[in-house]
Amino acid sequence: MSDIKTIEGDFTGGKGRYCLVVGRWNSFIVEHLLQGALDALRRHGVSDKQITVVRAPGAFEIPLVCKKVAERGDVDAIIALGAVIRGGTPHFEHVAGECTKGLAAVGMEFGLPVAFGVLTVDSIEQAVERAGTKAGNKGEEAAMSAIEMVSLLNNLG
Ligand code: INI
Repeated sequence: MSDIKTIEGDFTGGKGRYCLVVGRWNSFIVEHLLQGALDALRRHGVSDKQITVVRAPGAFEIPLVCKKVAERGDVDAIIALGAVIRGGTPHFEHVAGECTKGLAAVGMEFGLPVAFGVLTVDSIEQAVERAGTKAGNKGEEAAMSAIEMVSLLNNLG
């Protein structure tokens, strides 16, 4: 037996309140991320009353919307869902970069878990692979990380 003290989270949704901030761009993909995230939350004991969905125009706007949600102070974690698909879009890198930086900043400013469920891919095919087909579902992964973080932060006190 080791004497090392380990503090970790579990995957019991408990009473945590979760807000999913969902980009409308590439909705064909993003709706599957949303379904994956909702399914994961429900299967881990989170009731629909503990869940709020907020819609944002696109990935670029998601961080600001997350910031406003965090300011309200009524959720334990935010799950950001979107899809940035290169496919010839000139400002792809800008949108993806701003979204990533912005989400990390909101998490640090508010001490709130902000799970990153924004796909950044080169093609629609890659997006489909990560939205519930052969490479899993990024929305589900983000929801699992949010559940674990809510539990971990509780256990850290
Ligand atoms: N928004 C996305 O969510 N995904 C994209 O792939 C995307 N591309 O490629 O342009 C995208 N652009 C829109 C952006 O998020 C803003 O909504 C728009 O620029 C208005 O501010």
